[in-house]
Amino acid sequence: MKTIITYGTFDLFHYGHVRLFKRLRAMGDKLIVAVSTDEFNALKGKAAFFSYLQRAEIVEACQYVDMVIPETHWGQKAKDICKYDISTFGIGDDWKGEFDELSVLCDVVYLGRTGEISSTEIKNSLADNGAPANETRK
Ligand code: C2G
Repeated sequence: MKTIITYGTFDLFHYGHVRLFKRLRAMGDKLIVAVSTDEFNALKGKAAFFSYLQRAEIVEACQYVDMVIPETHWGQKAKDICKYDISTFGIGDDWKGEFDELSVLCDVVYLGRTGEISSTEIKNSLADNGAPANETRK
């Protein structure tokens, strides 16, 4: 059984998140997603639109996700890797190099981010003029 794990806020769930999960899930038999709690987001300097419970519910509904756990602090990854017998830790390449120390415990992969979409861009676009993501904004 190859178990994969990833971590993130996953606010305003979008196709960039889905594509990350799809690629990670294809690497093994089970994908665990650690969703940042509201308290941890505050430490990350992030204010999510949806609460932890709402974001966890949405992520859990994704067909590529087998289990959701809370991410409460930066340092939990090593413990999680041992606790859940993780084969691969994966995350978007905006984090490239940040978690290389975990490679003593499991494979570490950085996957290309999906361009043109982010929770922040969605928020900004709706605040500006509400132009749908699929329209090139003037
Ligand atoms: N992502 C992506 N493509 C996008 C947007 C996001 O592949 N267009 C990926 C990011 O690279 C990350 C994951 O989706 O791997 C979640 O992104 P965020 O919700 O922004 O999470 P982040 O703030 O990066 O938190 O301990 C790790 C942190 O909790 C990661």
